[in-house]
Amino acid sequence: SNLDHRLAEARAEAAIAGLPRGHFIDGAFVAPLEGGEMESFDPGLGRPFASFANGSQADVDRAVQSARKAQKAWARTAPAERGRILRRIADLILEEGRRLALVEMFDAGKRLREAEGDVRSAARGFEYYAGAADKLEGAQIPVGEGYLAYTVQEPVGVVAQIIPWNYPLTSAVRGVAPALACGCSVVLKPAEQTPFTALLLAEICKRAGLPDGVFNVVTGTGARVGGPLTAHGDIDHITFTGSVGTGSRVMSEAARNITRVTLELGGKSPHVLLADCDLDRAIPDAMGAIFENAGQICSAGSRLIVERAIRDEVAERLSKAMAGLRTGHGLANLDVGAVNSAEQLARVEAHVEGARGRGNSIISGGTRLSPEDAPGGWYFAPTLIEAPDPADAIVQEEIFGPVLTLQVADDFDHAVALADGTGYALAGAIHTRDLTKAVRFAREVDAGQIYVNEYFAAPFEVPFGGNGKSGFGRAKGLEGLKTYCKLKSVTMKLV
Ligand code: TXE
Repeated sequence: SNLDHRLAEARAEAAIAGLPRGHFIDGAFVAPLEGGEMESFDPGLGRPFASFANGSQADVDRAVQSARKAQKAWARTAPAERGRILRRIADLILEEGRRLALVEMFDAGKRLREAEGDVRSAARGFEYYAGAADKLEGAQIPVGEGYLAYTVQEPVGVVAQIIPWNYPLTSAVRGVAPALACGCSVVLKPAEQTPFTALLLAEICKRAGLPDGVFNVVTGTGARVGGPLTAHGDIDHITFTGSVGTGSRVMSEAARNITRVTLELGGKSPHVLLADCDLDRAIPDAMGAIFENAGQICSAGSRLIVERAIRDEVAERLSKAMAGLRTGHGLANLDVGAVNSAEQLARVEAHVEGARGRGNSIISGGTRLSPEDAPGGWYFAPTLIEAPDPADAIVQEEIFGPVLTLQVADDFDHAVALADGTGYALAGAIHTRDLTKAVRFAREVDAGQIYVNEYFAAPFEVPFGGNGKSGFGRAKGLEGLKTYCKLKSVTMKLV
């Protein structure tokens, strides 16, 4: 078919056959010590497209040693020079942007347009923290005559980053760029579904002049690589992004060595439409909030909460708009891309079937899809489910797919109560023309970030993270630096 032909061209353009093999340790690609390879799949076709190393404890040990060896010299590198290297990484990400976007599209099943957006935000992340490297200031504290007291921001040391498959490149950058800016070294474990852009990033870091050992990548499964990395005694901080269950295991493993952790876990974020809102804006926004990246976004607006007065109009406009969404391979750049893995597709389907079985009404979608020109691919129809019971699993559990639930609120206060009604507290959004209600919503709803009148409004300058079951710690913005610094205070008696 026409798509087959374009896919072959895109694979050639992305130089899939020339993707790096092995782990990136101490400035070079190296074969896994104990052998073992895995295949990565193109979710758009459900077919393998490239293989990579499935590492083990021995590779983790080697990577951590290399990171430890390189860290002190990196920390002593002039802050402005660290910033310059980060800036060059940003430039090279853009220079290599086309390849990165194509590889990310194949690996994660994203639409090419989304992958291109990810590349721009990855470059932006390095640009942002490049400018921060020489601004990690401490404070002088007045303690009275005879003493000098001040604080110093020191790099925390060797950082492990364990990241998921939904935003392989940008979730790597969110942790790696601030860590490097602060003078930390990093061992990164990408998800086994999506290892390649992390390896390409390593190549770019090397070309930008990052010293060997400062950034290492070990690929492989959670059990073989993630576990040993988490349990390693010579790691100073673990940044984990992923599921609540795995996050909890990471935290308890880390507790054995008193290793610091930040956890960015799932979400079930409320998106409230009040009766006074501008539906011409709110409806497309509500769709973008859940169908972007096929709903595989920790902060997706996955629960639409509408005031009763507009329930019928919202349901009608949404189902009409959703019926027009086209789903297909990322390269075709339609409206919705693939689900990342066969397992994830099965999970999404099980959630929806469960909801159906419990009597929730499926207003739109609700089934797998098999687009004609992408046979075998992993697709789920954009789905809208009305859930009258706020305690129902479809409202309470993260689905991580293109599935939006609809809840009806009697009034503003009820909407706030519903918004806070899960243990998650990652994001929350409201559409209203009433400034007072917007401010009250921002004040009263528990979430790491609130959006008013535009979902995902926050750029890189704005801190991001969760509360409750969504984890703790903040990435992005100046707050994102605190994760990778340890504060030392010095008090000197002036004799
Ligand atoms: O996640 P895991 P999975 C949610 C989403 C999804 C569900 C399951 O709801 O349906 O989680 O996805 C590594 N020690 N999110 O199973 O297991 C693993 O290799 C150390 C939300 O893919 O959390 C990968 O690199 N590491 C989320 C990373 O953890 C381990 C994004 C995430 O995988 C490990 C992803 C172990 N024992 C899923 N086991 C978000 N918040 O964005 C696995 N890993």
